[in-house]
Amino acid sequence: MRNSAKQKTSMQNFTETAVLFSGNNHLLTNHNFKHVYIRHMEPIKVGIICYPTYGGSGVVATELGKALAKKGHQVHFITYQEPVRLDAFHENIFYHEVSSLDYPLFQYTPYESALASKIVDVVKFEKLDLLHVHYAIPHASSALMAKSILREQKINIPFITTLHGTDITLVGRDPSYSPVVAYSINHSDGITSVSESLKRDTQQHFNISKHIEVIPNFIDFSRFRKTNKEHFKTAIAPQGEKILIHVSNFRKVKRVEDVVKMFHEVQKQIPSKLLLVGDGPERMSIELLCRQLGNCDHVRFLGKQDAVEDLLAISDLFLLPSETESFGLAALEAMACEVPVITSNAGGLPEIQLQGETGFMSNVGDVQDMAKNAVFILSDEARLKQFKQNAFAHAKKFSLENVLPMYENYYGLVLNASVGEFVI
Ligand code: GMT
Repeated sequence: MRNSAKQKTSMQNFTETAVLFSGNNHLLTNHNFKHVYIRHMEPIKVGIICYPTYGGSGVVATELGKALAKKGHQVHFITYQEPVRLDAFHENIFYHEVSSLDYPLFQYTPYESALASKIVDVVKFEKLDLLHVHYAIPHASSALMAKSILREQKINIPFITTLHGTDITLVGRDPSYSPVVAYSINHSDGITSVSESLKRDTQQHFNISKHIEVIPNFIDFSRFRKTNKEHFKTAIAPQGEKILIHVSNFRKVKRVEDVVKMFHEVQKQIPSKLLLVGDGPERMSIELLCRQLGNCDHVRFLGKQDAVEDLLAISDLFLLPSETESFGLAALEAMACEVPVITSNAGGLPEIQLQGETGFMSNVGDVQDMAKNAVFILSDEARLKQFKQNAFAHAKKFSLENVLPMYENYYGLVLNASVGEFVI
């Protein structure tokens, strides 16, 4: 289908069938998705480039790929390791490993070049229609390089860059990366960002000339839903204590120390346990903090867990006090499992939270306010139940069924636009 008049025909086969959202939808007002259409799209071959590990961008990329494959598209993951969430065989999913040759001269193996070369190879051999890169660094510049190489061979391959967060707000802004990040974003055929907040940050920090489409993170409710794990709850909280939970990769930006301090305050008033899920550079200093505060008996470090939904199923409150958070997928996953959330008001968090309904937001670092709000929610059973229901109802708006058509629709627009650009 790629690069030919045939592609034109296939793209003309989009038909608008339904308006997805109505005017009073919170998602709509926050994200301005006024005119989202479900289109019937002929199957395409898409290459997905992402980080394969536990980060949010890799999770979104993998879940999106799986959902596209279920809808009949052919999905090719191109990365250095099999994505962790790629847990089952699917006839429409392919995995292409990027292996970069090491050499004594290299202090660092040039992954960016190896990735670009692999993309060239896969696009040509598999006849891909589109590339979708997740997290700008270095995926967008590798895709751009691959596109230029292929162009010389008279092959047109459009690529979409999805901005996820720290590729813009932290790492991407650093002068050691920013010129390349700005250039590769500006030369993408399509750009999406996971929140309005991240879109604004991108426009503020980089000189971006192109439109940025906001498409939020999503939830697969067949996986993230409350299930009965009472036996598990009894093991962790034998006296019926409340269970608070934090899930992250324990980097500084997550402010896990605030989680522990907040829990320390809550525990003074409400018998409770804290589950810390994930691992990362801050883990050791967090363990030390627990010892200093003398609450090690009530804090469980669980490390990386695949079945996070089982832990969410027994939790009463989710804590995410991040310094910056472009969207906060972990909080949304908690809400899907009927867990209210206490978060900072950083970045895109106000776009997924309803203050005083699904939980509470406080200024970054305001541990006392966060603890006060946590106690407010946990201290009254009827109130807690209401917050749980609200969290679930609000999370429903970000279902896979609602968000997948936004990506498909955007793929269609980018493919249509690129047909005129270069046809052999
Ligand atoms: O920075 C991270 O924590 C990981 C990062 C990623 O790209 O792997 O997560 C970001 O992307 C997620 C998926 O779009 C968002 O839900 C997270 O909010 C975002 N993290 C930050 O902005 C800190």
